[in-house]
Amino acid sequence: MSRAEVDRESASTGEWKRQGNRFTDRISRDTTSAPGEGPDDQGRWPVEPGRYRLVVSLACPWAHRALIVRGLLGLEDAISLAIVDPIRDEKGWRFTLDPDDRDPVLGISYLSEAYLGTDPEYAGRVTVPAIVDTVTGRVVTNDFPQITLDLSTEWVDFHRPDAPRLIPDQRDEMDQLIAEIYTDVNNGVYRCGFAKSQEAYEAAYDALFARLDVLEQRLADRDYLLGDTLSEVDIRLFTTLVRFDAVYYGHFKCNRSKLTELPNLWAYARRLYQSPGFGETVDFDQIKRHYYGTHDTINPNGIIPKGPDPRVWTD
Ligand SMILES: N[C@@H](CCC(=O)N[C@@H](CS)C(=O)NCC(=O)O)C(=O)O
Repeated sequence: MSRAEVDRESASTGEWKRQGNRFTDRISRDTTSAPGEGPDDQGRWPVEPGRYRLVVSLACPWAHRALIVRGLLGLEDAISLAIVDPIRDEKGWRFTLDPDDRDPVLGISYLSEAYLGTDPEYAGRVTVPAIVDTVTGRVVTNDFPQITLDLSTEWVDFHRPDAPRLIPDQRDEMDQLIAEIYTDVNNGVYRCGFAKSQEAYEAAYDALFARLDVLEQRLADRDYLLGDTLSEVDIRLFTTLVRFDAVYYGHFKCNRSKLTELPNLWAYARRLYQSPGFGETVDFDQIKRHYYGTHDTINPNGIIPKGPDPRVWTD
């Protein structure tokens, strides 16, 4: 994130406010479009295995959610995956991990080509995760909170037989938790890191640790946030927790406590890390190179810390 981008998304109080999601079409079982067609008049695209490509950065917590959910639900064959280089250049996310620096399915070198091909006037940040239609090359959605929910509800015919039910009956309770965790934790760490005034930073910091303290208590007598079974909100919390000590504690100045100093949250995050579908999606090298190497407003020399030792997650 450049200085200009931080400035553009900052309020006069110094508080950082995330840009909205530009592409909010949905892949839906309820579309009136036939297979192979584009969206209907409500922006709903047909569910078609093999048609869409999920573009992620392994560094990004919002994209990481989609990667975990896709794997847990067994959608690897239904929705293909593109992984961008964790280091963006001045044209943004690039496919430099692929042969000839080009995504082999979409045939593009930069994700911005898909964004601008869909909306030539687009002037915001080009973000992951995004789902791109391989038939037209258009971006269907970069609406990260909706993407994972739709993998659960709209792609159900293509789930693996033993797929977890990530959207539970306690939907209202989950949505409430999702909202609190988004504001104070998932986005809260960014509000600490990108704050441009002391007051804005301290407000974000206080809200972050107040919420983590509540979650620490909540996990005293349960394995998952909603009780005995894994749900979407656990995945949303996990992708922030797994980055906490490696990045947010130092880089974003979230340094009241390390995750490893919050016993229930640490045990919970570590248990998830060691569950199938979680740890193998975590790439600490790409995570650290992305944050420390590309936020030159807060780490101008781009030095990447050597620690912490990732073996604490497994040994
Ligand atoms: N779509 C959301 C969230 C996704 C997001 O922020 N992704 C980050 C990576 S973690 C990104 O793609 N950033 C690109 C940039 O800052 O230019 C947004 O616009 O803020």
